[in-house]
Amino acid sequence: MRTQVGIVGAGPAGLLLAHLLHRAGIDSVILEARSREYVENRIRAGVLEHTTEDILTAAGVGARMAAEGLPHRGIHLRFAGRDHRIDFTALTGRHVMVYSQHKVVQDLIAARIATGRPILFEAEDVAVHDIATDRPRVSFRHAGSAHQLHCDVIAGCDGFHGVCRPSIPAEALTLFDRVYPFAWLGILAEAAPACDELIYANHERGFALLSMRSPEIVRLYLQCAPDEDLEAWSDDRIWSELAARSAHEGFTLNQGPILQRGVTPMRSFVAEPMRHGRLFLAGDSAHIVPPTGAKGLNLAAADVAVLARALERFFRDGDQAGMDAYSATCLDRVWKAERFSWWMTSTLHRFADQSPFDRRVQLAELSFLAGSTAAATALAENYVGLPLNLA
Ligand code: FAS
Ligand code: PHB
Repeated sequence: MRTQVGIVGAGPAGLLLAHLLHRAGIDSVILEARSREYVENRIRAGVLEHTTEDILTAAGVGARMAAEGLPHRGIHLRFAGRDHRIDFTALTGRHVMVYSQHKVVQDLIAARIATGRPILFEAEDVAVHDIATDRPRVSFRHAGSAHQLHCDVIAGCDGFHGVCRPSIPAEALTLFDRVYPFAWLGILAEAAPACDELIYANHERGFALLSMRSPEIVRLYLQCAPDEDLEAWSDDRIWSELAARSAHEGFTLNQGPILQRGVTPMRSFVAEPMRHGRLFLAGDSAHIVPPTGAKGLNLAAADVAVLARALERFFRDGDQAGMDAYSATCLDRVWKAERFSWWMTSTLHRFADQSPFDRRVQLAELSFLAGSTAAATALAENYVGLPLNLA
């Protein structure tokens, strides 16, 4: 098999990259380890930056997002008995779009299939080779046969646990890692959101986040131990804890059947550089953020917007300048999102080793946010999405 760009992974990064390349007349093959059914129904992120919404709309895959997505003009912060709204639109003129990641994946897979170009699900034993040469290749098994995919470029869009980043020689990579001393217990439930915007709560008992997927489905999280035993959490205990942590005068948390539950670990991670030879890492294969800032999916989209532009210059003009600048361009924005996600996580969660002084400083940070237009604007600018550098 031969193509211009071999893409490993059919998550948001791989699928959006393939779509952007196709629109530029560049051929690709997508290799995905899991089934179509699995990737199309994997519940993960829920908030798209305005920046990501613009990328999807401009790429012609935003129709269902526009029809079913929920534009949100702000969020609520709850702390010390207070509820303070950060008004994104008043502060930045922009908003975010609540639209589930699994729907973005479904939309992009449908667009891929409409092109007639290859997307191979349930690919096995995927491995990348000769990435330091200008003739890289991907070996894999599919439907019982062994294959070699010869390409000019490989995009490693295979997430944190993929094979692409580990294929880069260890001495060529610098890894940055922080693991947080807590996780999120998340549920998907059939209930109407009790507020029309997201609520982030810093409570004495711990963090809680009240998000949503539609007017009928809520996505709720509570801080828990990193090794939390999900079996120890009955439905009643989950609802009771969420209600306690999000309590506010005149507020009632709506309850309903829990459709899904799980524990998501929290870490910050960056691999530098995001390129080795003709292998380019994008999305979670290169970086991970704690979901508090709703950045994971959005960083993946930003990476591939930059990569698609760079590859277009290469295949059209033989100009490698964009490829050479790819890693530095992405990492500038990645680190700003890492900082924001770390700051949101540090400001909103309870830490077991927090001293009384630390606790007061944390509450002062939130109180300053509630009283300072400058501080609220800084949060809003980061949350709706920092500008993309597509030069
Ligand atoms: P992905 O992990 O989405 O996709 C990588 C793809 O590569 C997968 O389909 C995988 O099957 C495939 N793959 C892996 N190894 C392969 C191999 N060897 N060969 C072929 N294919 C291979 N972000 C938020 O902003 N908010 C959230 O609430 C949130 N919740 C999350 C919950 C969980 C449980 C997880 C794991 C992540 C969550 N994230 C959240 C982050 C998430 O949304 C990611 O940022 C986003 O999926 C990144 O997209 P990709 O880089 O495409 O990676
Ligand atoms: C979600 O809806 O899944 C969500 C929203 C905001 C976050 C994290 C997750 O910060």
